[in-house]
Amino acid sequence: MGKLVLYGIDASPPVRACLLTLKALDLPFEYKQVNLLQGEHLSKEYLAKNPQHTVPTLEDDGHFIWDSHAIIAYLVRKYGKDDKLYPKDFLQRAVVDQRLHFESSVVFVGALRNITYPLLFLNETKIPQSKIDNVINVYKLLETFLQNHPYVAGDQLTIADFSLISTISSAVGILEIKESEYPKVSAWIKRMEKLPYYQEANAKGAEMLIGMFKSKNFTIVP
Ligand code: GSF
Repeated sequence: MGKLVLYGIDASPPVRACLLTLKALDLPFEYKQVNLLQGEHLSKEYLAKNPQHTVPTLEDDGHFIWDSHAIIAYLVRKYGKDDKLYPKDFLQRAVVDQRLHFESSVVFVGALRNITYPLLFLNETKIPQSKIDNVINVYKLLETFLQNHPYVAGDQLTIADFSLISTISSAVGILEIKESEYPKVSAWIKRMEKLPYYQEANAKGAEMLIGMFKSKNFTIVP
């Protein structure tokens, strides 16, 4: 087995999706911190690894892979003892893939980053309700996905759960998830929190990111 190196920081949701997957697969890896606030991701060295300058990036035996969704699918395909976390069955895999694309577009960019980027990097402290509506849309869709199953892509824990919990557990710092409104999503979050590696791989970083949101004292405006 090649040497695995994960480049990232705990506060980043897609990095946490990779940490959850690495832990679930019980894989040894080196974790190299990339300080985004100090612009380390724009250094010549990092750009040589990932010209898109995003975290996470995974290094496997001299090869560089980025985008958390590509990384987590690769890890299960290459190192999983079985296919449970990313089922080979075409239909099951299509559902997992759909959830991963949903996280990448509608959730991470459309709902979360659309709010958090101006908040954290442009010093905007007023969040328009229309952007909050995007978060509500995500919570509602997730409630639907979980209607008849304990996990987001069905009866089994998959990488789609890792991807989505990383953003959802961060979005709650912007808009709380009430159990009365979203009972299935609330139960799923509790289920995820019971994973033995959850605290270390996701909760710690999510708390950090939420702390950064809260320190901005944002308000929601019509
Ligand atoms: C998103 C990575 C990303 O935007 C993935 O890996 O899933 N779809 C990609 N990462 C941010 C940090 S964060 O918001 O978690 C990042 O690296 N931004 C720095 C930049 O220059 O884009």
